[in-house]
Amino acid sequence: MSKHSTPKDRAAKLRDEINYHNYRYYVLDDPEIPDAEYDRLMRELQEIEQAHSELITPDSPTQRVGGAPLEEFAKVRHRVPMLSLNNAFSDEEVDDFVRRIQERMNSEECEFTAEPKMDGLAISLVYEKGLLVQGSTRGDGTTGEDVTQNVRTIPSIALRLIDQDYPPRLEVRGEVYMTRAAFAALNRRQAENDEKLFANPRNAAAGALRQLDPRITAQRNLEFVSYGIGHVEGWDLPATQSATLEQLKKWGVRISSELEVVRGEKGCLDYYARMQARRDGLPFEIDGVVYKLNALEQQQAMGFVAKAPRWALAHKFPAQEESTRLLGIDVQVGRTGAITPVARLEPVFVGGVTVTNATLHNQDEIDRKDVRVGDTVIVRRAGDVIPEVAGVVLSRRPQGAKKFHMPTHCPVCGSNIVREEGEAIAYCTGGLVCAAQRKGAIAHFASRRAMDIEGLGHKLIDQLVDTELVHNVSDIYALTMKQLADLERMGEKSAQNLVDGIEASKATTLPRFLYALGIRNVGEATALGLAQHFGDLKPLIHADAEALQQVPDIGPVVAQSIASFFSEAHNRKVIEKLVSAGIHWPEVERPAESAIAGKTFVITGTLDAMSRDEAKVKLQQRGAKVSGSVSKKTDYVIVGADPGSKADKARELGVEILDEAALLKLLA
Ligand code: 9MJ
Repeated sequence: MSKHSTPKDRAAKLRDEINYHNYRYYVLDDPEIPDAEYDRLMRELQEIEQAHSELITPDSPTQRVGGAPLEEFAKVRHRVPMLSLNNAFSDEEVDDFVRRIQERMNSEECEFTAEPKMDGLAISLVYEKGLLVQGSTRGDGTTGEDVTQNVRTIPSIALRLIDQDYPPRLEVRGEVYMTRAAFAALNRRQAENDEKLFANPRNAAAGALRQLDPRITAQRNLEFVSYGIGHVEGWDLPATQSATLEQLKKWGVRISSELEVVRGEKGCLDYYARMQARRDGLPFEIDGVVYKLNALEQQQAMGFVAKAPRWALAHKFPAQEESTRLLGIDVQVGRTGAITPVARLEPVFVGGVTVTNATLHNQDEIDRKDVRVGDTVIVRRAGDVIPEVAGVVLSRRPQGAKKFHMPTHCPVCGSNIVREEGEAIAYCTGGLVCAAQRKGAIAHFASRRAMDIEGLGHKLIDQLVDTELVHNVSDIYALTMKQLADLERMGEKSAQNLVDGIEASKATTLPRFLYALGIRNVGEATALGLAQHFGDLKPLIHADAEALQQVPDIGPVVAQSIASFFSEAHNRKVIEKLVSAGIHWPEVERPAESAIAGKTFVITGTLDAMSRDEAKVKLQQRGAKVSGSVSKKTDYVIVGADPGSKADKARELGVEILDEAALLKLLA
């Protein structure tokens, strides 16, 4: 503490400073100081408050989790009702909405705000003299529940507004939600503790917000974004919705970084298309976009019908969840022998396609969700991931719904199925005896990111294995035109194309080849690490587990998988045959001292060659840091397709921007 300030002054100064840095971090997405320094400020404040408890104030950033668990939530009556939004599911409905407004306003093209429709829970926050005094749920729109002590735990909600010109009483409205990452982490913890899994981030957020003990809410990593205001006193509202939101932002209220002002129907539909393209790449789930007439005067003229404003519209994406009946459960055998229970479903249209199968992951998940054959289940298809059974509608369980038990023998080869103590996954012990495992291994070998054999798909692999033309991957390179042309649904031309594809695959890279071998626990990143560390195949084949652990990020388990793979005479023989068939790769360049070690990267937008997570891992393997937000300390921003506001931020700050090609070059 400085010699000249009293503990009281210093505490007040620290609170202001921390409040300001929260604002930089959560609202502006532009932190000014490193986390370590922020932590030091927090610690100093905590120490002062510990020594002088009379100095603790309700808006102190140390006081987010306070108070004892409640018995129940008190009721809160909303001064201005919290309305719902009318929904549109088609362009025609958007056309109706826009046309009706423009006719009434006598305008060719009205302005609308457009923002993502967050899939969370609506919440009302009341600030009095800048201090957060109440948080409540929407409830039925008229009366909600007082969840003040829970919303206080949400770091992106300001406990005190900043600046000084805020109105004496301000009600902020917005959405509380959980990011995909927080949701995944929560379900992982739930599974570890044998507790119930949440079906989706929205349910998880609702559960977290309705905890009577705020300490639990605090652990759930909720977030908040505002989309408007409710009751206000002592403030002349700006002329538009967008200016209102911008003003909230200046006061320290987080608003959507995707907020835009668009014109007319075309502007709305363009925004919808852009958000839909980016939907799966966003860190949170959205179920559509929301348009609001921008001019408040025009909003007033349009007024309300029943429970929704005529000046706003939720334009929904196709649902990612539907319910349907579970007809049966089969098991599928993967290339590693992993047995996956698969739900056979009454066909259901979800996420834009008809789904008849969905994964049930493993026996533990089935038990935790208590899924039984005959149940009505919730099927979820988010983005490109495999559809899954997310939960059961228990109230619709028919009598005699049957529990699932893992078979004891592989349905394909009849070998024993075993599940190791402490493992979630059961495996077929058949190894290469099992046709399903062989087929899976061949499909993996031929896949795009491995040997990339064009024209060698699942149906063809089934035939090649079933007719015993191919036993293992090395047999692919002995296939003749004649053998291929004799197969079902295979003409001269496709046979020739496949022969060409097989020939072309011979020129590869060592990391691709290693990945293609399908060694358990060796993904692309590990394959790359192995290639760079050993430089060539020979030294790798002869490396023992200890030598393998010298490779960055390879621990004892992975080292053991690799060593056992290469110690099998059978595997070495296949590799020999592949190499004699002509598979070759250029010399592996070992990164001398990685040029990007120690540099900080931010990745935004959709990449072609890999997901953002994969890119992150690859950068980290080269000693780089990957951060979630752009600041002056960022060295490079990688910009993929449809980048978010981070690209703009980078330009603003003069941070170097790289496209995907430049990233790949850095990684090569
Ligand atoms: C969501 N869920 O993102 C509204 N919302 O406005 C947005 N919800 C809303 N606006 C008035 N962006 C009532 C609800």
